[in-house]
Amino acid sequence: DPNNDGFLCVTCTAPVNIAVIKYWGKRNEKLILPTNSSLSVTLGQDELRAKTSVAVSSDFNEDKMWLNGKEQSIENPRIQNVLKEVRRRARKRLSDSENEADLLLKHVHIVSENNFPTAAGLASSAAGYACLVYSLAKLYGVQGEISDIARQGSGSACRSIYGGYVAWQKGKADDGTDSYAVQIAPETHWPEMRALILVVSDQKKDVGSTEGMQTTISTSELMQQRVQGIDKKMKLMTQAIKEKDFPTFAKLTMQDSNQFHAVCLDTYPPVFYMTDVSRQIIQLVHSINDSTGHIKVAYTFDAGPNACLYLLEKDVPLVVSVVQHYFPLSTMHITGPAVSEYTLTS
Ligand code: 2P0
Repeated sequence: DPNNDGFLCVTCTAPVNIAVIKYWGKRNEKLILPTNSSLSVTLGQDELRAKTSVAVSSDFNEDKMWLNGKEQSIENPRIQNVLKEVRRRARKRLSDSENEADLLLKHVHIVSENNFPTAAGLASSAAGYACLVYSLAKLYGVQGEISDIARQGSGSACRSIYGGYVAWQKGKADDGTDSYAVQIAPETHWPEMRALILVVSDQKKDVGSTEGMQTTISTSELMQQRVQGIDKKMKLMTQAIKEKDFPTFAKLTMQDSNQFHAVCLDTYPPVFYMTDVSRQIIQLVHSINDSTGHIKVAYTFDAGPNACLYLLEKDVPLVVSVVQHYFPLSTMHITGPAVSEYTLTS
């Protein structure tokens, strides 16, 4: 009832981010501290985003949450972790003002929806938790760094707090205070950059990321080698982005995706996220690059078979027509780097 004086509601949207240097593996499961740093591009709002409304009212008797129209258990430990942390920070800030502290006594209702398939390896948890934490922070007036709270919902979510090109610094501290996201360059920095998401399957993945990376950490020797090379790759990738050096950006992106999936194969029992169609897309991208003599397009695959192709605006017509020719049944979303946004509705 929006006419109720005690009703306050905030609605936010947050886009997905697709990593070009992948996060895979935790050194602390509870705090979600990663084994290695990672770097991603936050994509456009219209195509792939989560939208979350959070509301408090004196009429609510308990905290509740709905995802894509279905009620979910609010007891989910990750939801509880972010809710507790936002309220803890709010309590610190609000302690002087009794009126505002009243806000913390009220229960919260959370309503979230994605405009794309959930848990199909399209970073739905990243957008979802970034959006939840952003909305809660606005509702409770929490200021300052919040990507470390989003991280406690889902690791990759910390990167969707910022737009453009974003690094998640793994940090060294045991308490996670130095493990948060940093914007490398804003969305306006490289206006020609485009991402083409090729949805080849909207099925939920068999092995979730959380479980898959645990098995990798306990079984893969190749993972140790990967970890040793990451800091150098982070530096080279950051430099390529700053200098808008597309061929270097693209090559590093493809190599990191391939190494991540090699590590999945080296996991015992192995984890397969790519399918035959994914591998056909890889071959197609290399054919386009080889036939033109330039690296015009890069692929990257997350914990699922769907491809994200990075390319420059001028090459979109060529790449789209080739992809449509070979994969006429796939769904394509074309977007570019974007900002995270919020709107205060009431
Ligand atoms: C990434 N992925 O950097 C990598 C690439 C999947 C492959 O982050 O356990 O859903 O919630 O921290 O964030 C997927 O992992 O895992 C992921 P949790 P998350 O985007």
